[in-house]
Amino acid sequence: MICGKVYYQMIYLILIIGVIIAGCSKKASEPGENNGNPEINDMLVDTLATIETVALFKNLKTIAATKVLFGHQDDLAYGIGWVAEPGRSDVKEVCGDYPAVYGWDLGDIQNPANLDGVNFNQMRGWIKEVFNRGGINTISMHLDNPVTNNDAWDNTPAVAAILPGGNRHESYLHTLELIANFLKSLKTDENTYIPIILRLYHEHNHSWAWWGANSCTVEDYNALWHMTVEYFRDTQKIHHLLYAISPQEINSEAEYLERYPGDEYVDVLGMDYYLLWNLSDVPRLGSALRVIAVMAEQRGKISALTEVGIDQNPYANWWTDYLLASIKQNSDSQKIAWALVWRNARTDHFFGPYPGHISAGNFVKFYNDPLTAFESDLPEMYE
Ligand code: BMA
Repeated sequence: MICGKVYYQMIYLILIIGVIIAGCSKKASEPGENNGNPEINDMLVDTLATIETVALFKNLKTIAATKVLFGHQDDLAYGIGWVAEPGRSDVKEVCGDYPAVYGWDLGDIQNPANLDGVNFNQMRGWIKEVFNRGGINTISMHLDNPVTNNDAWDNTPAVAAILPGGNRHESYLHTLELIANFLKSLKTDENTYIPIILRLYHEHNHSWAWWGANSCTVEDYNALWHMTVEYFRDTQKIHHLLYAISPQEINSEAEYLERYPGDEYVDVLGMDYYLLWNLSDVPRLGSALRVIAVMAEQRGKISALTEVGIDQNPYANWWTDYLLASIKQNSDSQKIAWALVWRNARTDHFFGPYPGHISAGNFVKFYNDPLTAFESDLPEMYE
């Protein structure tokens, strides 16, 4: 009798092990649009986000507790005095390391190159290079006005016309399709989709853009955001995106939430900030960073200084005494995940450091500060 019982227990155990092994191999052998991630997450806008995308979100949250990552727009595409030279980066040439975060823009997606002359095929290559080195890619969209076809700065009202039922809805979906196709082409050689932090309709509390505060109602802005997320996530089944919102220069939570599509449509609470010209601006930026850091913490999200800088920086000590001082202003402000400075276009339009600029030595100090992190400081972000 006893022997028989042990025999049946062993059979039972073998069956259970078999079921577990079958379950595991099924996970690995069924790659789908979300890289085969069978897990439904309850923390992201996209509950079907790929394993790598979920990992990026979790790792950003973890690293934000102790570090602030440095980012730079178009860092690999061009700098002061050079364009598209393999391996080059003004940031690397100043401090010896690449940025941790790289910004790109899909404005003029209908053309071979974007609005700032960055060829989209080359951009795809750089995004892949960044991912392969363990860096992080974020993309903004300075899209042309869909009613007038002028650039993003033509703030002729257009949002109502591109919402469902509007007379430009179909043609706008075509633009979104071009963006979706580009996003879907961001894959490694092993067919892993490269996670992207997508920054939709940014600086929307200001008035320069056609999606800005003077050009559409709050309801229409939110409807545009919802439509765009649902188009990428549900219609195009793109599952390698984190969604970031970035109003400009806010002062309070109430101000932040004036135009806001809802927590279920946002993963990253960003802010763009260009008012850091005087030392008296430092505490103001510090308290604005506290606002977004606290809001993100309460919501289980990430906060970031998604754009920052002063054009043609005239201060030798800007990196430590203005930017770093703002980030270190209080115990919350330093919890933002990254700070990204805008592009180095020309000597009369630049935001990052470059060799020979008066702030280059100070940037090395900024680089060496224990709070800042560059690409070589990053742990594995996608596992
Ligand atoms: C602006 C400027 C423009 C550029 C745009 C999009 O702030 O840098 O020259 O076209 O961003 O990158």
